[in-house]
Amino acid sequence: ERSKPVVVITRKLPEPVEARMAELFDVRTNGDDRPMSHADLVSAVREADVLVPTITDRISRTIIEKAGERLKLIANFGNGIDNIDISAAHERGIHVTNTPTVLNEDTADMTMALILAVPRRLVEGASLLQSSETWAGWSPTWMLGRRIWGKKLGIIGMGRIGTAVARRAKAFGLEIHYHNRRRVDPATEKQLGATYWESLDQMLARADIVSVNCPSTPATFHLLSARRLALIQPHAFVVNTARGEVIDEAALVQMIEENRLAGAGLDVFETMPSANRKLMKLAASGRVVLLPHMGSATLEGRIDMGEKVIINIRTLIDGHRPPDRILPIRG
Ligand code: 8YV
Repeated sequence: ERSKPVVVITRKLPEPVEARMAELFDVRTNGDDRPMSHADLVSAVREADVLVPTITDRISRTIIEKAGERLKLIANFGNGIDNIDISAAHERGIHVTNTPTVLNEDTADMTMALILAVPRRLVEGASLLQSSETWAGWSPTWMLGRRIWGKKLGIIGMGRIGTAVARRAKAFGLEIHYHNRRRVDPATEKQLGATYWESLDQMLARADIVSVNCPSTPATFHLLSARRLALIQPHAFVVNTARGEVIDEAALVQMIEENRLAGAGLDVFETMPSANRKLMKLAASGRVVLLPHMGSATLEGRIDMGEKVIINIRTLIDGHRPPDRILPIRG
């Protein structure tokens, strides 16, 4: 019998996933649920056949260059692969896989939750009742938010998650607009009643709500720059369940503080795990809703992600191409 491949997982995964992995692989962990240190990651890539990192592990070129001969695969427990230096891995002949598809719907649900929560003052209302024994009582002008139906939603990134957001938003009566590197197929566009904007700037100038659903890459870094944020109408707000780096956060904060933007709903930040202090302050005022990166955080979703990781590992160990492999980036 072949010996089991050594699989190093960097964080605690849901019980059923860990149990299945332990049956199939020689699983090693660092024994707790804290992000691995640089030194831990270096020893992990030295001993492993397969490394299973999460978004909290930056798998840099420096780390990859220290990998042992046996490291064949970096099977990311996550969809976004911005934590991994893909080119460095490919140069060393190491495959990289992710866990696409299974978290689209959950992330789209959370995006929709933020699209509703910000203008309808959901968190503000709930915390008001939680923090005070008495409240002013109802009046016709009490806690007025802004309606969402009939408004224009501008989606940045019409991939799998963006499309899932569009489907939901359409059902809520929003008008769908999108910007993407390329136009989606005409059937999907028609089904969603979606309008394509080749120019992001033009879409931003029309949107009432802007949702970020693109990956973090060098090309999308600060895509919502100070200049572009200034194109968005002052009554509009921005939602981000993708990656903090896509928005110039300091500029966003300033725009909201100066009432040049109505607010924001953010699940991701430029610096994580702690969000910018000024954002926290805006959250206290109710104009901003902040979540601690919960977009895909459902038990079912995490188990599905684990299954994807397992399939990717097994396929490669069996000598085939893993289904979710990331192709080399061509210059
Ligand atoms: C998770 C994510 O927190 O998959 C991603 O890209 O950002 C989130 O869904 C992550 O996958 C956990 O590692």
